[in-house]
Amino acid sequence: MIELEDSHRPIQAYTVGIQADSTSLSEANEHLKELLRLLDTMGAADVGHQVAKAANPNPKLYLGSGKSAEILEEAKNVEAEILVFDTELSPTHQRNWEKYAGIPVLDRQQVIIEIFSQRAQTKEARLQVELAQLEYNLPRLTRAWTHLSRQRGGARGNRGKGETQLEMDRRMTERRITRIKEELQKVKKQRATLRKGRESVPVPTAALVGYTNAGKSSLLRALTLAEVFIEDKLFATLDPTTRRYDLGGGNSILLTDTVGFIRKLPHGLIDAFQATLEETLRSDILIHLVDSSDPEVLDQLKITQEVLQEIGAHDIPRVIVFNKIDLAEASTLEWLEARFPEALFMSTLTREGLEDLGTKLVSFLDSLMIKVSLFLPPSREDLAALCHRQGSIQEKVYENDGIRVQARIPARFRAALAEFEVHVVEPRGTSVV
Ligand SMILES: Nc1nc2c(ncn2[C@@H]2O[C@H](COP(=O)(O)OP(=O)(O)OP(=O)(O)O)[C@@H](O)[C@H]2O)c(=O)[nH]1
Ligand SMILES: [Mg+2]
Repeated sequence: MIELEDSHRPIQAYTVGIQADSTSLSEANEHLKELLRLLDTMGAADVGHQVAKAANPNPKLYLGSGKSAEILEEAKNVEAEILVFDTELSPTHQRNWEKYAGIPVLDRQQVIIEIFSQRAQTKEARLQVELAQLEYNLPRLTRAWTHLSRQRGGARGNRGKGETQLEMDRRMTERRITRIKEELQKVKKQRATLRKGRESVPVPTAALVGYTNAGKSSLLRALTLAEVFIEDKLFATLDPTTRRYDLGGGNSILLTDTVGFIRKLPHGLIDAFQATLEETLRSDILIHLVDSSDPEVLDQLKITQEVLQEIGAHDIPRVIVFNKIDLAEASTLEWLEARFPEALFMSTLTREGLEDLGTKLVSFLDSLMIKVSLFLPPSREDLAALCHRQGSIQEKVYENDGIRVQARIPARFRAALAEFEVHVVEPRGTSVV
Protein backbone atom coordinates (compact mmCIF):
# COMPACT_ATOMS: atom_id res chain seq x y z
CA MET A 1 0.00 0.00 0.00
CA ILE A 2 1.21 3.45 -0.75
CA GLU A 3 0.54 5.41 2.40
CA LEU A 4 -0.83 8.64 1.04
CA GLU A 5 -3.51 9.27 3.65
CA ASP A 6 -1.21 10.93 6.15
CA SER A 7 -0.02 13.49 3.64
CA HIS A 8 -1.47 16.81 2.61
CA ARG A 9 -0.07 16.68 -0.87
CA PRO A 10 0.23 13.87 -3.38
CA ILE A 11 3.43 11.86 -3.48
CA GLN A 12 5.83 13.28 -6.08
CA ALA A 13 6.65 10.96 -8.94
CA TYR A 14 9.33 11.11 -11.61
CA THR A 15 8.34 8.88 -14.51
CA VAL A 16 10.40 7.21 -17.20
CA GLY A 17 8.74 6.15 -20.44
CA ILE A 18 10.45 3.33 -22.30
CA GLN A 19 10.98 3.20 -26.02
CA ALA A 20 11.77 -0.41 -26.78
CA ASP A 21 13.20 -1.52 -30.12
CA SER A 22 9.79 -2.34 -31.55
CA THR A 23 8.13 0.91 -30.42
CA SER A 24 8.11 4.27 -32.14
CA LEU A 25 8.79 7.43 -30.16
CA SER A 26 5.19 8.60 -30.54
CA GLU A 27 3.89 5.25 -29.26
CA ALA A 28 6.25 5.42 -26.30
CA ASN A 29 4.94 8.93 -25.61
CA GLU A 30 1.31 7.77 -25.75
CA HIS A 31 2.09 4.93 -23.36
CA LEU A 32 3.84 7.37 -21.04
CA LYS A 33 0.84 9.69 -21.16
CA GLU A 34 -1.37 6.80 -20.16
CA LEU A 35 0.95 5.90 -17.27
CA LEU A 36 0.85 9.52 -16.07
CA ARG A 37 -2.95 9.27 -16.00
CA LEU A 38 -2.67 6.06 -14.04
CA LEU A 39 -0.37 7.81 -11.57
CA ASP A 40 -2.86 10.62 -11.23
CA THR A 41 -5.56 8.05 -10.46
CA MET A 42 -3.24 6.45 -7.92
CA GLY A 43 -2.80 9.80 -6.20
CA ALA A 44 0.70 10.78 -7.29
CA ALA A 45 1.81 14.10 -8.80
CA ASP A 46 3.91 14.24 -11.93
CA VAL A 47 7.00 16.31 -11.11
CA GLY A 48 8.95 15.27 -14.20
CA HIS A 49 9.13 12.66 -16.91
CA GLN A 50 11.06 11.60 -19.98
CA VAL A 51 11.20 8.81 -22.52
CA ALA A 52 14.34 6.65 -22.54
CA LYS A 53 15.46 4.31 -25.30
CA ALA A 54 16.07 0.73 -24.24
CA ALA A 55 17.22 -1.42 -27.13
CA ASN A 56 18.59 -4.22 -24.95
CA PRO A 57 17.82 -4.08 -21.25
CA ASN A 58 21.05 -3.50 -19.35
CA PRO A 59 21.60 -6.29 -16.76
CA LYS A 60 22.11 -3.89 -13.89
CA LEU A 61 19.71 -0.94 -14.18
CA TYR A 62 17.72 -1.84 -17.29
CA LEU A 63 18.98 1.38 -18.88
CA GLY A 64 22.60 2.24 -19.64
CA SER A 65 24.69 3.90 -16.94
CA GLY A 66 24.78 7.33 -18.60
CA LYS A 67 21.01 7.46 -19.01
CA SER A 68 20.46 6.12 -15.51
CA ALA A 69 22.66 8.80 -14.00
CA GLU A 70 20.80 11.49 -15.95
CA ILE A 71 17.44 10.20 -14.74
CA LEU A 72 18.61 10.06 -11.16
CA GLU A 73 19.92 13.60 -11.29
CA GLU A 74 16.71 14.96 -12.78
CA ALA A 75 14.61 13.06 -10.27
CA LYS A 76 16.69 14.51 -7.43
CA ASN A 77 16.46 18.03 -8.86
CA VAL A 78 12.67 17.93 -8.78
CA GLU A 79 12.66 16.24 -5.36
CA ALA A 80 10.87 13.15 -6.59
CA GLU A 81 9.76 10.78 -3.84
CA ILE A 82 9.19 7.82 -6.11
CA LEU A 83 10.53 6.75 -9.49
CA VAL A 84 8.21 5.03 -11.94
CA PHE A 85 9.17 3.02 -15.03
CA ASP A 86 6.74 2.36 -17.86
CA THR A 87 7.69 -1.26 -18.25
CA GLU A 88 7.75 -4.51 -16.36
CA LEU A 89 10.86 -4.35 -14.21
CA SER A 90 12.40 -7.62 -13.08
CA PRO A 91 12.79 -7.96 -9.30
CA THR A 92 16.57 -7.51 -9.76
CA HIS A 93 16.25 -4.36 -11.84
CA GLN A 94 13.82 -2.93 -9.35
CA ARG A 95 16.05 -3.76 -6.38
CA ASN A 96 19.14 -2.33 -8.07
CA TRP A 97 17.32 0.87 -8.93
CA GLU A 98 16.04 1.30 -5.39
CA LYS A 99 19.55 0.91 -4.03
CA TYR A 100 20.88 3.31 -6.64
CA ALA A 101 18.20 5.99 -6.25
CA GLY A 102 17.46 5.65 -2.53
CA ILE A 103 13.72 6.04 -3.15
CA PRO A 104 10.98 3.53 -3.96
CA VAL A 105 10.92 2.43 -7.59
CA LEU A 106 7.65 1.26 -9.16
CA ASP A 107 6.84 -0.27 -12.50
CA ARG A 108 3.59 -0.08 -14.47
CA GLN A 109 2.39 -3.35 -12.96
CA GLN A 110 2.71 -2.08 -9.42
CA VAL A 111 0.91 1.14 -10.27
CA ILE A 112 -2.04 -0.80 -11.71
CA ILE A 113 -2.14 -3.12 -8.70
CA GLU A 114 -2.04 -0.07 -6.37
CA ILE A 115 -5.03 1.50 -8.11
CA PHE A 116 -6.98 -1.70 -7.86
CA SER A 117 -6.13 -2.05 -4.19
CA GLN A 118 -7.31 1.50 -3.51
CA ARG A 119 -10.55 0.98 -5.38
CA ALA A 120 -11.58 -2.63 -4.83
CA GLN A 121 -14.86 -2.68 -2.95
CA THR A 122 -16.40 -6.09 -2.82
CA LYS A 123 -14.88 -8.76 -0.61
CA GLU A 124 -13.99 -10.81 -3.64
CA ALA A 125 -12.33 -7.93 -5.47
CA ARG A 126 -10.29 -7.16 -2.34
CA LEU A 127 -9.14 -10.75 -2.04
CA GLN A 128 -8.21 -10.88 -5.70
CA VAL A 129 -6.20 -7.70 -5.49
CA GLU A 130 -4.42 -8.82 -2.35
CA LEU A 131 -3.53 -12.02 -4.14
CA ALA A 132 -2.13 -10.12 -7.11
CA GLN A 133 -0.20 -7.90 -4.71
CA LEU A 134 1.32 -10.81 -2.78
CA GLU A 135 2.27 -12.62 -5.94
CA TYR A 136 3.92 -9.48 -7.20
CA ASN A 137 5.79 -9.06 -3.91
CA LEU A 138 6.90 -12.66 -3.46
CA PRO A 139 9.96 -12.52 -5.73
CA ARG A 140 10.63 -9.01 -4.48
CA LEU A 141 10.95 -9.52 -0.76
CA THR A 142 14.51 -8.24 -0.74
CA ARG A 143 13.39 -4.87 -2.07
CA ALA A 144 14.18 -1.82 -0.02
CA TRP A 145 10.48 -0.91 0.07
CA THR A 146 7.54 -3.23 -0.01
CA HIS A 147 5.40 -0.52 1.52
CA LEU A 148 5.91 3.00 0.33
CA SER A 149 5.82 5.91 2.63
CA ARG A 150 6.83 9.49 2.49
CA GLN A 151 9.39 9.22 5.30
CA ARG A 152 12.56 7.80 3.94
CA GLY A 153 13.83 4.94 5.96
CA GLY A 154 10.54 4.90 7.83
CA ALA A 155 9.16 2.38 5.40
CA ARG A 156 8.47 -1.10 6.59
CA GLY A 157 10.82 -2.67 4.12
CA ASN A 158 13.32 -5.41 4.29
CA ARG A 159 16.51 -3.45 4.07
CA GLY A 160 19.24 -5.11 6.01
CA LYS A 161 17.11 -8.03 7.01
CA GLY A 162 18.95 -11.30 7.45
CA GLU A 163 18.31 -14.51 5.56
CA THR A 164 16.20 -15.99 8.36
CA GLN A 165 13.91 -12.98 8.41
CA LEU A 166 13.52 -13.16 4.65
CA GLU A 167 12.75 -16.85 4.81
CA MET A 168 10.08 -16.10 7.42
CA ASP A 169 8.61 -13.33 5.27
CA ARG A 170 8.52 -15.65 2.32
CA ARG A 171 6.77 -18.37 4.25
CA MET A 172 4.24 -15.91 5.64
CA THR A 173 3.50 -14.57 2.18
CA GLU A 174 3.09 -18.07 0.79
CA ARG A 175 0.75 -19.06 3.60
CA ARG A 176 -1.39 -16.00 3.04
CA ILE A 177 -1.53 -16.76 -0.70
CA THR A 178 -2.82 -20.25 0.04
CA ARG A 179 -5.41 -18.88 2.48
CA ILE A 180 -6.68 -16.33 -0.02
CA LYS A 181 -6.97 -18.92 -2.76
CA GLU A 182 -9.07 -21.08 -0.43
CA GLU A 183 -11.30 -18.16 0.48
CA LEU A 184 -11.74 -17.26 -3.17
CA GLN A 185 -12.85 -20.80 -3.93
CA LYS A 186 -15.53 -20.44 -1.28
CA VAL A 187 -16.77 -17.12 -2.66
CA LYS A 188 -16.86 -18.65 -6.12
CA LYS A 189 -19.07 -21.51 -4.92
CA GLN A 190 -21.46 -19.10 -3.23
CA ARG A 191 -21.73 -17.14 -6.43
CA ALA A 192 -22.40 -20.20 -8.50
CA THR A 193 -25.31 -21.02 -6.18
CA LEU A 194 -26.68 -17.49 -6.48
CA ARG A 195 -26.39 -17.65 -10.24
CA LYS A 196 -28.32 -20.90 -10.42
CA GLY A 197 -31.17 -19.23 -8.56
CA ARG A 198 -31.23 -16.35 -10.99
CA GLU A 199 -30.94 -18.40 -14.13
CA SER A 200 -34.25 -20.07 -13.54
CA VAL A 201 -35.74 -16.92 -15.07
CA PRO A 202 -33.60 -16.51 -18.14
CA VAL A 203 -33.16 -13.03 -19.54
CA PRO A 204 -30.69 -12.38 -22.33
CA THR A 205 -27.57 -10.58 -21.21
CA ALA A 206 -24.97 -8.35 -22.82
CA ALA A 207 -21.68 -7.24 -21.31
CA LEU A 208 -20.04 -3.91 -22.04
CA VAL A 209 -16.33 -4.55 -22.40
CA GLY A 210 -13.42 -2.48 -23.62
CA TYR A 211 -10.31 -0.52 -22.85
CA THR A 212 -10.46 1.70 -19.78
CA ASN A 213 -12.04 5.11 -20.43
CA ALA A 214 -13.75 3.96 -23.66
CA GLY A 215 -17.11 5.10 -22.30
CA LYS A 216 -18.67 1.85 -21.08
CA SER A 217 -20.28 3.36 -17.99
CA SER A 218 -21.43 6.36 -20.03
CA LEU A 219 -23.16 4.01 -22.46
CA LEU A 220 -24.87 2.12 -19.65
CA ARG A 221 -26.12 5.42 -18.27
CA ALA A 222 -27.20 6.70 -21.67
CA LEU A 223 -29.24 3.56 -22.29
CA THR A 224 -30.67 2.82 -18.88
CA LEU A 225 -30.30 6.04 -16.88
CA ALA A 226 -28.27 4.02 -14.39
CA GLU A 227 -26.55 6.06 -11.73
CA VAL A 228 -23.08 4.76 -12.43
CA PHE A 229 -19.75 6.32 -11.66
CA ILE A 230 -18.28 8.02 -14.73
CA GLU A 231 -14.99 9.78 -14.61
CA ASP A 232 -12.31 10.90 -16.98
CA LYS A 233 -9.88 8.70 -15.12
CA LEU A 234 -8.58 5.25 -15.84
CA PHE A 235 -10.29 2.41 -13.98
CA ALA A 236 -13.29 4.43 -12.89
CA THR A 237 -15.26 1.19 -12.72
CA LEU A 238 -14.05 -1.86 -10.87
CA ASP A 239 -17.10 -3.87 -9.93
CA PRO A 240 -19.69 -4.90 -12.49
CA THR A 241 -23.11 -3.17 -12.48
CA THR A 242 -26.13 -4.66 -14.24
CA ARG A 243 -29.25 -2.85 -15.50
CA ARG A 244 -32.19 -3.84 -17.64
CA TYR A 245 -32.35 -2.17 -21.04
CA ASP A 246 -35.78 -2.02 -22.60
CA LEU A 247 -35.47 -2.53 -26.34
CA GLY A 248 -39.13 -1.94 -27.09
CA GLY A 249 -41.63 -4.41 -28.50
CA GLY A 250 -41.46 -6.45 -25.31
CA ASN A 251 -37.75 -7.09 -25.72
CA SER A 252 -35.29 -6.37 -23.00
CA ILE A 253 -31.77 -7.32 -22.22
CA LEU A 254 -29.59 -7.13 -19.11
CA LEU A 255 -26.55 -4.92 -19.66
CA THR A 256 -23.51 -5.28 -17.44
CA ASP A 257 -20.88 -2.56 -17.19
CA THR A 258 -17.47 -4.03 -16.47
CA VAL A 259 -13.96 -3.07 -15.47
CA GLY A 260 -11.83 -1.72 -18.31
CA PHE A 261 -8.73 -3.36 -19.70
CA ILE A 262 -5.32 -1.77 -20.21
CA ARG A 263 -2.01 -2.68 -21.84
CA LYS A 264 0.42 -4.74 -19.80
CA LEU A 265 -2.12 -5.87 -17.25
CA PRO A 266 -0.37 -7.70 -14.44
CA HIS A 267 -1.00 -11.39 -14.76
CA GLY A 268 -2.39 -11.73 -11.27
CA LEU A 269 -4.98 -9.15 -12.22
CA ILE A 270 -6.00 -10.98 -15.37
CA ASP A 271 -6.94 -13.87 -13.08
CA ALA A 272 -8.77 -11.40 -10.90
CA PHE A 273 -10.65 -10.12 -13.95
CA GLN A 274 -11.58 -13.64 -14.86
CA ALA A 275 -13.13 -14.27 -11.48
CA THR A 276 -14.94 -10.95 -11.33
CA LEU A 277 -16.09 -11.20 -14.91
CA GLU A 278 -17.05 -14.82 -14.71
CA GLU A 279 -20.75 -14.05 -14.84
CA THR A 280 -20.27 -11.45 -17.51
CA LEU A 281 -18.50 -14.02 -19.58
CA ARG A 282 -21.66 -16.06 -19.66
CA SER A 283 -23.33 -13.24 -21.61
CA ASP A 284 -25.13 -13.89 -24.85
CA ILE A 285 -23.31 -11.04 -26.51
CA LEU A 286 -20.38 -8.72 -25.83
CA ILE A 287 -20.60 -5.05 -26.70
CA HIS A 288 -16.98 -4.13 -27.27
CA LEU A 289 -16.69 -0.38 -26.89
CA VAL A 290 -13.69 1.42 -28.39
CA ASP A 291 -12.70 5.08 -28.07
CA SER A 292 -12.48 6.13 -31.73
CA SER A 293 -10.86 9.45 -30.79
CA ASP A 294 -7.81 7.90 -29.12
CA PRO A 295 -4.62 7.88 -31.20
CA GLU A 296 -4.09 4.32 -29.98
CA VAL A 297 -7.54 3.16 -31.08
CA LEU A 298 -6.36 0.04 -32.90
CA ASP A 299 -3.98 -0.92 -30.16
CA GLN A 300 -6.72 -0.57 -27.56
CA LEU A 301 -9.00 -2.73 -29.68
CA LYS A 302 -6.32 -5.37 -30.00
CA ILE A 303 -5.41 -5.37 -26.31
CA THR A 304 -9.05 -5.83 -25.32
CA GLN A 305 -9.35 -8.71 -27.76
CA GLU A 306 -6.25 -10.32 -26.34
CA VAL A 307 -7.48 -10.06 -22.76
CA LEU A 308 -10.88 -11.42 -23.80
CA GLN A 309 -9.10 -14.33 -25.41
CA GLU A 310 -7.04 -14.89 -22.31
CA ILE A 311 -10.04 -14.98 -20.01
CA GLY A 312 -11.87 -17.35 -22.31
CA ALA A 313 -14.47 -15.00 -23.80
CA HIS A 314 -13.36 -15.18 -27.41
CA ASP A 315 -16.21 -17.28 -28.71
CA ILE A 316 -19.04 -15.11 -27.40
CA PRO A 317 -20.74 -13.19 -30.23
CA ARG A 318 -19.49 -9.64 -30.28
CA VAL A 319 -20.44 -6.28 -31.68
CA ILE A 320 -17.74 -3.65 -32.00
CA VAL A 321 -18.88 -0.13 -31.22
CA PHE A 322 -16.66 2.86 -31.90
CA ASN A 323 -17.58 5.52 -29.35
CA LYS A 324 -16.73 9.23 -28.99
CA ILE A 325 -17.28 9.97 -32.69
CA ASP A 326 -17.92 13.58 -31.66
CA LEU A 327 -14.20 13.84 -30.84
CA ALA A 328 -12.70 11.70 -33.59
CA GLU A 329 -11.24 12.98 -36.85
CA ALA A 330 -13.51 12.43 -39.87
CA SER A 331 -10.65 10.70 -41.71
CA THR A 332 -10.11 8.27 -38.83
CA LEU A 333 -13.79 7.40 -38.80
CA GLU A 334 -13.82 6.81 -42.56
CA TRP A 335 -10.85 4.56 -42.25
CA LEU A 336 -12.36 2.61 -39.36
CA GLU A 337 -15.64 2.24 -41.25
CA ALA A 338 -13.84 0.74 -44.21
CA ARG A 339 -11.84 -1.58 -42.04
CA PHE A 340 -14.70 -2.66 -39.72
CA PRO A 341 -17.80 -2.69 -41.93
CA GLU A 342 -19.82 -4.54 -39.28
CA ALA A 343 -19.03 -2.08 -36.51
CA LEU A 344 -21.33 0.61 -35.11
CA PHE A 345 -20.36 4.24 -34.55
CA MET A 346 -21.77 6.42 -31.82
CA SER A 347 -21.31 9.11 -29.24
CA THR A 348 -22.76 8.52 -25.81
CA LEU A 349 -22.35 12.25 -25.27
CA THR A 350 -24.40 13.55 -28.23
CA ARG A 351 -26.38 10.27 -28.41
CA GLU A 352 -25.70 10.10 -32.15
CA GLY A 353 -25.88 6.51 -33.36
CA LEU A 354 -27.23 5.26 -30.04
CA GLU A 355 -30.39 3.81 -31.53
CA ASP A 356 -28.36 1.70 -33.99
CA LEU A 357 -27.15 -0.33 -31.05
CA GLY A 358 -30.72 -1.00 -29.98
CA THR A 359 -31.59 -2.14 -33.50
CA LYS A 360 -28.52 -4.35 -33.63
CA LEU A 361 -29.36 -5.93 -30.29
CA VAL A 362 -32.95 -6.58 -31.34
CA SER A 363 -31.80 -8.34 -34.49
CA PHE A 364 -29.24 -10.26 -32.51
CA LEU A 365 -31.86 -11.41 -30.02
CA ASP A 366 -34.02 -12.33 -32.97
CA SER A 367 -31.29 -14.58 -34.25
CA LEU A 368 -31.37 -16.37 -30.92
CA MET A 369 -35.06 -17.18 -31.27
CA ILE A 370 -36.37 -20.62 -32.05
CA LYS A 371 -39.82 -21.83 -32.91
CA VAL A 372 -41.23 -24.42 -30.55
CA SER A 373 -44.34 -26.39 -30.16
CA LEU A 374 -45.35 -26.91 -26.53
CA PHE A 375 -47.98 -28.82 -24.69
CA LEU A 376 -48.50 -27.19 -21.30
CA PRO A 377 -50.50 -28.59 -18.39
CA PRO A 378 -53.53 -26.39 -17.57
CA SER A 379 -51.81 -25.16 -14.40
CA ARG A 380 -48.88 -23.72 -16.37
CA GLU A 381 -50.60 -20.86 -18.10
CA ASP A 382 -47.74 -18.77 -16.65
CA LEU A 383 -45.36 -20.38 -19.16
CA ALA A 384 -47.58 -19.33 -22.04
CA ALA A 385 -47.48 -15.82 -20.60
CA LEU A 386 -43.69 -16.03 -20.42
CA CYS A 387 -43.51 -17.06 -24.09
CA HIS A 388 -45.73 -14.11 -24.91
CA ARG A 389 -43.58 -11.67 -22.94
CA GLN A 390 -40.21 -12.83 -24.16
CA GLY A 391 -41.17 -13.97 -27.63
CA SER A 392 -44.34 -14.30 -29.63
CA ILE A 393 -47.15 -16.80 -29.69
CA GLN A 394 -48.38 -17.95 -33.08
CA GLU A 395 -51.05 -20.29 -31.90
CA LYS A 396 -52.63 -21.20 -28.58
CA VAL A 397 -55.25 -23.91 -28.36
CA TYR A 398 -56.96 -24.99 -25.15
CA GLU A 399 -57.54 -28.70 -25.16
CA ASN A 400 -59.12 -30.89 -22.51
CA ASP A 401 -55.92 -31.87 -20.79
CA GLY A 402 -53.70 -28.92 -21.53
CA ILE A 403 -52.71 -25.97 -23.71
CA ARG A 404 -51.09 -26.47 -27.08
CA VAL A 405 -48.80 -23.55 -27.92
CA GLN A 406 -46.78 -22.64 -30.99
CA ALA A 407 -44.32 -19.90 -30.12
CA ARG A 408 -41.11 -18.16 -30.98
CA ILE A 409 -38.98 -17.99 -27.92
CA PRO A 410 -35.37 -17.23 -27.06
CA ALA A 411 -33.24 -20.35 -27.46
CA ARG A 412 -32.09 -20.06 -23.89
CA PHE A 413 -35.62 -20.83 -22.65
CA ARG A 414 -35.46 -24.29 -24.01
CA ALA A 415 -33.96 -25.80 -20.90
CA ALA A 416 -36.74 -24.34 -18.74
CA LEU A 417 -39.46 -25.57 -21.12
CA ALA A 418 -37.89 -28.85 -22.12
CA GLU A 419 -40.35 -31.06 -20.31
CA PHE A 420 -43.28 -29.51 -22.19
CA GLU A 421 -41.68 -29.41 -25.58
CA VAL A 422 -43.31 -31.35 -28.36
CA HIS A 423 -40.73 -30.44 -30.92
CA VAL A 424 -38.57 -27.60 -32.12
CA VAL A 425 -39.86 -26.38 -35.44
CA GLU A 426 -36.91 -24.16 -36.18
CA PRO A 427 -34.03 -23.92 -36.66
CA ARG A 428 -33.42 -27.64 -36.38
CA GLY A 429 -36.81 -28.81 -37.44
CA THR A 430 -36.25 -32.18 -35.84
CA SER A 431 -38.44 -33.81 -33.29
CA VAL A 432 -36.95 -33.90 -29.82
CA VAL A 433 -39.61 -35.86 -28.03
N1 LIG B 1 -16.66 13.51 -25.93
C1 LIG B 1 -17.10 12.35 -25.49
N2 LIG B 1 -16.75 11.92 -24.26
C2 LIG B 1 -17.22 10.73 -23.83
C3 LIG B 1 -18.06 9.92 -24.64
N3 LIG B 1 -18.35 8.79 -23.96
C4 LIG B 1 -17.70 8.90 -22.76
N4 LIG B 1 -17.02 10.06 -22.69
C5 LIG B 1 -16.18 10.53 -21.58
O1 LIG B 1 -15.09 9.62 -21.43
C6 LIG B 1 -14.73 9.50 -20.07
C7 LIG B 1 -14.74 8.04 -19.64
O2 LIG B 1 -16.05 7.57 -19.64
P1 LIG B 1 -16.52 6.32 -18.77
O3 LIG B 1 -17.93 6.04 -19.17
O4 LIG B 1 -16.20 6.52 -17.34
O5 LIG B 1 -15.54 5.21 -19.37
P2 LIG B 1 -15.38 3.69 -18.96
O6 LIG B 1 -15.17 2.92 -20.21
O7 LIG B 1 -16.52 3.28 -18.10
O8 LIG B 1 -14.02 3.77 -18.15
P3 LIG B 1 -13.46 2.83 -16.95
O9 LIG B 1 -14.58 2.55 -16.01
O10 LIG B 1 -12.40 3.67 -16.38
O11 LIG B 1 -12.94 1.60 -17.61
C8 LIG B 1 -15.72 10.35 -19.27
O12 LIG B 1 -15.12 11.59 -19.02
C9 LIG B 1 -16.90 10.49 -20.23
O13 LIG B 1 -17.63 11.66 -20.01
C10 LIG B 1 -18.42 10.41 -25.96
O14 LIG B 1 -19.12 9.77 -26.75
N5 LIG B 1 -17.90 11.61 -26.31
MG1 LIG C 1 -16.54 2.64 -16.21
